[in-house]
Amino acid sequence: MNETFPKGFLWGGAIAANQVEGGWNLDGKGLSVADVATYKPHVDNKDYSAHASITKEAIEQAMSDPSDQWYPKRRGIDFYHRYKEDLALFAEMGFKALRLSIAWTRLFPTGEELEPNKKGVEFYRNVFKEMKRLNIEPIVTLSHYEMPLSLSINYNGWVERRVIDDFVRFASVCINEFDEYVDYWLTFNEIDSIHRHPFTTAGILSELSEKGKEEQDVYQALHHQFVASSLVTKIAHEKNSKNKVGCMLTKLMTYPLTCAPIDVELTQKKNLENNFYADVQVKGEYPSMIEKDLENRGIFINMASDDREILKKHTVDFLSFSYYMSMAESGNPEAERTPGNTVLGVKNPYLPSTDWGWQIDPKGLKIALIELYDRYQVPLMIVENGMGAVDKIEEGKIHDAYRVAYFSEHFKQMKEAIDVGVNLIGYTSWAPIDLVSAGTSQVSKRYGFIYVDADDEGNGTYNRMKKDSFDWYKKIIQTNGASL
Ligand code: BGP
Repeated sequence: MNETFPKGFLWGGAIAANQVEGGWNLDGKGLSVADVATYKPHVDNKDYSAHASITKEAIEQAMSDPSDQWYPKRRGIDFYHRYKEDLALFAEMGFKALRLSIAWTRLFPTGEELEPNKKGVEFYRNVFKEMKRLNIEPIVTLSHYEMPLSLSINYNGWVERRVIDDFVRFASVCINEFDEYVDYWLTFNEIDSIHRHPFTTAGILSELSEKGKEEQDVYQALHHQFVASSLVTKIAHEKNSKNKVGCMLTKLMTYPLTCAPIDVELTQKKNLENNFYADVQVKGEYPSMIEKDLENRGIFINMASDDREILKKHTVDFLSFSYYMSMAESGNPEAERTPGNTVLGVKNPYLPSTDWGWQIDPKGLKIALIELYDRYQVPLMIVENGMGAVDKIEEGKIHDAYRVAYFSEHFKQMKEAIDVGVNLIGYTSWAPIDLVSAGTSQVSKRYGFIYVDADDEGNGTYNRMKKDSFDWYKKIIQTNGASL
């Protein structure tokens, strides 16, 4: 057995434009759905409804408020101005790769322009240039929770088919403009999460849906994203044969709480649903049981005559996913519940939890890797994994041994999966630097190896500081995992 990870393994970190950049109204950027997301400290271990929707009234209020006081994603962590400093820190850790996203609204402020905003293109070109100089491979997400707000208001987001064209136009500009820098592309971040937070992911405003047809709209929007993803894959492949395109799935590992057949049956259902998204994007077709299920539920997806052919022809080259925790399933309605990544699941009594109640399960990552590789037989990439924690500064230092323990246990399980034959090509931690949480808009839910001096209300110097885990991760990368 090899001591190290495979040669050329892409070690790094992952961030998203709307959670780091700030500069929400600079240089011609338009408003995105993320810019109207409010700080929600109450989205704690119980209330997940706040993820799900937003009202038109709240949007109007946000649009008339030019400040960033209640909208932390407008501030991010000021990556827009500090990207050189941050990239230098990532390079110091030895990053081989950085997963980052391009804000659609920097290039197309309303989504409907025919030509891109030059300043937006320039910003990302500068970022990619700097990454090239530092030998950090970009892994670029084209859609990470920040579509133009205007498309949401005018078309109910992805529900309307025309948004496919708007997105493809945006993606084509990215693929053409940044061809010399970018080889790895991801289309939609956690494409499955459209069911859990339809506004953030697809600009869907339930108020704009016909009463009782909200679910139908979500599936229709999802279908449009699938088609858009395939069209973008086609364009990337045609542009340059070195381009590799991946799908991105939230891997929600679910175990039966007990071996009672009802628990196993419910678990199976959850897992079949969770695989659906990769089935379409890797295998190129809707699974027949999902189609049957939609039919049984009276959901009808409107497809253009060549949609199925497009999906079949332009499948992805690799599968990427996020993995934070696992949960259990039970037929007992009284079973204790626990939060996870925008979901509530049944609590597994064998697992510890993070400060935000997400259950820590390194072994689940190995199981997920084996299951996904066995099922899809394409290279895998873990593009998000990490723990949100409360960090304390003690005499100018942050001793985040809990974070080191979290990563180290997960890396060991990744190694075990590789040793039994899983083709895992990369790992980007979420997140290498503290940023604004997607779910709660808190900065105090800290993920980084690098601390950012900012609080949830935007106070602070925004200076960066290395935590203990910084040097630990640096060594892991330096030794390609042998120091584990
Ligand atoms: C994933 C998202 C990320 C990220 C992460 C952690 O679902 O893709 O954007 O934020 O979850 O979640 P949170 O920020 O809510 O802690």
